[in-house]
Order: sequence, then structure tokens, then C-alpha cells
Amino acid sequence: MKCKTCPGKAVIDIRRHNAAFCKDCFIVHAERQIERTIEGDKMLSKDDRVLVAVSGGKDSLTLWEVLRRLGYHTTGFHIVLGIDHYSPQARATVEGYAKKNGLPLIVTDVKEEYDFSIPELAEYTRRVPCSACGLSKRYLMNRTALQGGFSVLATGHNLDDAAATLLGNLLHWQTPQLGRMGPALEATHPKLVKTVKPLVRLTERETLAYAMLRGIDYHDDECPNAVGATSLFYKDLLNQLEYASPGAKQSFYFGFLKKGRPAFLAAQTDGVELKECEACGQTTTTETCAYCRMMDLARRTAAARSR
Ligand code: Q46
Ligand code: ZN
Repeated sequence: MKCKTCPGKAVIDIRRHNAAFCKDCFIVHAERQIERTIEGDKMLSKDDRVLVAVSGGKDSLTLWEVLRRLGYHTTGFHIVLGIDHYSPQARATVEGYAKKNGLPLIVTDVKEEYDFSIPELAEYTRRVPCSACGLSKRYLMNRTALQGGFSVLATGHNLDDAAATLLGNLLHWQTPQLGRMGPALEATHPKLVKTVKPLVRLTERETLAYAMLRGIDYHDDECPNAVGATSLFYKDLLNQLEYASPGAKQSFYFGFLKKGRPAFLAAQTDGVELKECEACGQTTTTETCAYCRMMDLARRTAAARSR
């Protein structure tokens, strides 16, 4: 198999583009896709201070690597979740990457700073771990970006992530979420930070190839709580569709953004008034935000058990 753009030997084929690339041309192709996404969706400017959420996996480190190479002002943000052997390795990977590239990094250890690891939070509040984890991450990312004066928060969600989230939201007719499905969400309140997903035009397989070909030392252990996650099931279904019909994921997600999302935009804010949480000041639609309520329940449960 020959590279589409040079006489070299291809190392990866991308069936939905009907193309194959050698190592160097694939790297250029992937970086161009990301650059086009950033420019096309007006995600970032060179004046922005960008907080990059980094778990240490292939996607988030690919994102940091490309933003760094494109000349954006980035700071990494890593949350130590307190999950068995997974979290120490993830932290070491992120710290190693930041050190090697001389990049600033903010690390928040939820156990040290907020008293509970994610498994403890899940147990004390009777949530599934991914629910406690997702709520904590969204809250801490926004809060850290605000407190640090960052203008944008960037996350490493790829096309597979976006398509799986869309499928889940459609299956359950989550109309407000369907209105918020875009890869760039402007801040709609002074206590919210703009969020962007610059990898959304690359599939998981492509970000993996990029990370490997660039020699990024990413963390490839799966979180133990990911086993059996619904999102993985949706991704598997979408991969089957993609195999039978190359380009299906892309047309599902980007077709929705163009033709479906406008119908749900009103539902995004319909009758919902954003207020500031009376405990922490972050945005909420109730008196106290979901994060503060979760933490309060965890503290009360922990106190009751220690009696
Ligand atoms: S880290 Fe957290 Fe994921 Fe682990 S507990 Fe679930 S949500 S699976 S991205
Ligand atoms: Zn709160």
C-alpha cells in the first residue's frame, strides 16, 4: 500500500477518506485536521490561555502535543482520582510528559484536597463510580479554569467519543444535551468557561496512531471502572457500522450538528435559569449545585459511619 501524498510506504489506511499515509504524511494529515477544526469552529486564538484536561491517555496527550506544536499557550490539568493502581500511573505519565516538554501542569488530588477518592465518593453517595467521577471532573475542570484565569478549557474527546455520546443522548432523547452537542461551547454565564474538543475530526484509531507515531509516552491502562460501560457498547456498535459503511461515524455526528442540532438548540436553555450555587458559587439550576450536594452527602455518610 502506497502513501496518498508521497512515494513512501503507507503505515495506516483511513477508509472513510479512501486514503493511506506513510508516517510523516499521516502526522501532517492529523495535525491539519486538528488545525482545521480549531480554525473552522473558532475554538482558540493565539491570545487564549488554554487549560488542557489531561488524563495521561493517548487522546489527551495527543491534544496537548498538537496544541503545543501549533504554538498555543497551554497549561495541563490533571485530576488524581484515587483509583487503585490506575491513578498513580496516570499521574506519573502526565507529570513525565509535562517535565519532558517544559510545560506547566496543575494537579488536583481529589482525596487530598476534597477528602474522598472517586471510589469512596461513589460508595458514600451510592452512585456508580463513573457518575461520581464525571460530575467531579466537570466541576473541577470548570472551577480550575475560572480560578486560574484561563479563557478556554480543551478536552481530548475524539470522533468515537462524540458519536457515542450522541447515540446515547438520542436513545434517551436527552433534548437539552442534544442542543449542547457541539465541539465548541461558548461560555453562557460568567461562571462558565468556554470548552472545546479539537480532536473531534479524528477517530480513536487515528489518535492512537498519532500518539504512537509521534512516540508519545501515553498511559494505556484502562480504568477498572470502564469495564462494561455503556459508552463502550455504543462505540462497539458504531465501529460495526463504520466497518460496514466507512464514514458512518463522521456523517452521523457532523450530519447531526448540521441538520439535527438546530432543532434542539432552544431546548438547551428552555425555561432553565442558571444561578450561582449558594455553597460554592459555581453555576447550577437549583439552590445548591450537584457537586456540592454530592460532597455533602458523602461527608454526612462518612460521619455517620465513623460514629
Ligand atoms: S476514569 Fe472515571 Fe472514566 Fe474511570 S471512573 Fe469512569 S469516568 S471509567 S473516563
Ligand atoms: Zn456548589
